[in-house]
Amino acid sequence: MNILLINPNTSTAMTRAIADAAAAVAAPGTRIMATQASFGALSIESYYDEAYAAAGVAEQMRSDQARSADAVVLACFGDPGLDAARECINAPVIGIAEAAFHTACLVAHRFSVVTTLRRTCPMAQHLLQRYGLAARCAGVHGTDIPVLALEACDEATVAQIEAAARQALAQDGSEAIVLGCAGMAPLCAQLSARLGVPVIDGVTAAIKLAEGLHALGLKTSKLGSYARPLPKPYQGWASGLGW
Ligand code: 5HY
Repeated sequence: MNILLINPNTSTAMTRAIADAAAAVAAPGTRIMATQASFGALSIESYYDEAYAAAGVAEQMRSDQARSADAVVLACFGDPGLDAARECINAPVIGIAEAAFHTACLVAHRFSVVTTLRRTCPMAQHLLQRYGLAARCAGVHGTDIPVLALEACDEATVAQIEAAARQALAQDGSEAIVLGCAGMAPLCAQLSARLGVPVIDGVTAAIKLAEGLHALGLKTSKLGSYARPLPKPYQGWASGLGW
C-alpha cells in the first residue's frame, strides 16, 4: 500500500525525521511518500500557525499523490485540516493526535500528554473533547520546548521530556504517555525504555492504523459530512484551489 505522509509545517528536516520514523515501522509492503506544506510556518505553535497549516494540508490533498494514496497521515499534533482532508479523497485520512489518543486507550486506563509549548496545551484539550476521549486523558502538560528544538534531539531535550513525563504519570495517576509533537517521534522508543510505561507517538501509531484500515478495506464514509467539497469559485491567492 501507499501512504502519503504530510507534514503540515514547512521544516524539511522535520519532514525527513518524521518520514524516517514512519518507515521504521511500516510493513514490508507499505511505501511511505513524505511531503510537506508548500507554504506556512516552519513550525506550528499557535492558532495562527495552525490556520495556514490547515490550508497547506488542503492544498496538498489536491495532489495526484493524495488522490492515488491508499491512506493519508497528517503529521502534526493539532491534526490541522483533518476534516477538510477527509472530504477530498475516499481513502482514510488519519491525524496523529487522534491516532495517538485511540492507541493509548488500548493499552492504558488513562494517559497523559506531554507536548511542546504550554500555550498549545488547550489545543490538545480541545481535540480530546472533539474526539470524545477527554475522560481517558488525565492531563496535558507542556514542556516549553520549541518544536524546532526537537530536530537536535539532544540528551538535554530528551531528559526534559522524560522528567515531564515522570511528573505527569505521578501527578495524573496515568499509566501511559502520549507524545504531543510529530517531532518527538524519533524519541519514542528511548523514552518508553526509560519510563517503563507505554509511550505512544502519533506518527507511528497512525502508520499502523492506516495499514489496518487498508487491510480491512475501510475508507472514509461519503454519506454526509465527508462528502466531496461543493464546486465554487475561489478568489484571490486561493483562486484555483476550489473544487
Ligand atoms: C507538530 N507543531 O506536531 C506540532 C506540535 C505542537 O509543527 N508539529 C508542529 O506543538 O502543536
